[in-house]
Amino acid sequence: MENLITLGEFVIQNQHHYPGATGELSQIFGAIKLASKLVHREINKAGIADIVGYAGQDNIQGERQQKLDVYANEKFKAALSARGLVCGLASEEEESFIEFNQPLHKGSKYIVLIDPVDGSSNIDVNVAVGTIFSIYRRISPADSPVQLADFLQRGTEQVAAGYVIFGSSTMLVYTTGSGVNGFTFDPSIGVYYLSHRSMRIPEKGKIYSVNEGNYVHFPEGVKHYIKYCQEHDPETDRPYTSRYIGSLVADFHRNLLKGGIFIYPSYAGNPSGKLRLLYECNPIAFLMEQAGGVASDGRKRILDIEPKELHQRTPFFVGSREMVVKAEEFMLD
Ligand code: P6P
Repeated sequence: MENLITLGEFVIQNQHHYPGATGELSQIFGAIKLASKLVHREINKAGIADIVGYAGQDNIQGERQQKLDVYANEKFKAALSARGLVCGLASEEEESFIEFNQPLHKGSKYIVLIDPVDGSSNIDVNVAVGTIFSIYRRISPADSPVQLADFLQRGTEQVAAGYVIFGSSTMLVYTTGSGVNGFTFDPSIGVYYLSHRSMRIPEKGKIYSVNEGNYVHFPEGVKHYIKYCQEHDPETDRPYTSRYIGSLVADFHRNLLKGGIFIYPSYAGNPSGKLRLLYECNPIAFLMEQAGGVASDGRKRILDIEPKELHQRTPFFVGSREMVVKAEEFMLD
């Protein structure tokens, strides 16, 4: 017997897990759901609509901004600001945070950080991309303008986090601190159904995900760990399998389901690596820990890092506990 539970019903059924958020988080998820459906529609016609390719300007990261980045950023911004529960938004596509200060936002308690379309350069080559989001309660006084400090909270303070993966199917995966659940989108009726209840990453896996093209620039510990993964040792299931898509959400989602480790380390010229702490690594780390895995910068727990800047980067080691712990041992050398 199929038990069809929608994302909306599931969030309401489980809102008792996050006290003090009587239905508010459910409404914020409603906004994320709505925007994700619009992005799903555009991605799935990107090949034919005039939305593919370069939007003509660069984002604050100096990266070529794909038209879909702009579209998705605008839709998530519009959907989140329309409900009066969120007082501010920070996005990979925006230099500074954005304050929502219309009358309906008076007293709103939450802030959202988002990477609207992570891995967008993969859209043109039909590779899965994703939206990553992170939700906090504001810490500045409710009757004052939202402040940068509201966005620079440690990852441990997240109220909720998740991603939408636009792949062979579109899925929304999220946590509010009581486990991880996945919902698959049925575009024929516009509904997300619960498809992956209580997701857990296997304690150990056989997949390692790293861009080995940067090998010569990696720290010695990362080089040694990669060689460890490639050694022949049947007792420890090695050599492992190398899988790297170049789209964080896709690489993470696969490893969450199958077990594995994803590494984006520091490398020559980029001491903090490439991935952003606030709207990529913190939400993914929250999900990983809730699914029984580990997320660190190679030495320190990601969620304990004290943010200093909105777009700061961090080295990122995330995945099955045994594999990340092993990789961290090599980083001590
Ligand atoms: P590289 C996409 O641009 C992204 O931000 C992540 O989604 C992905 O994991 C990483 O960069 C890939 O970077 O340097 O290996 O191409």
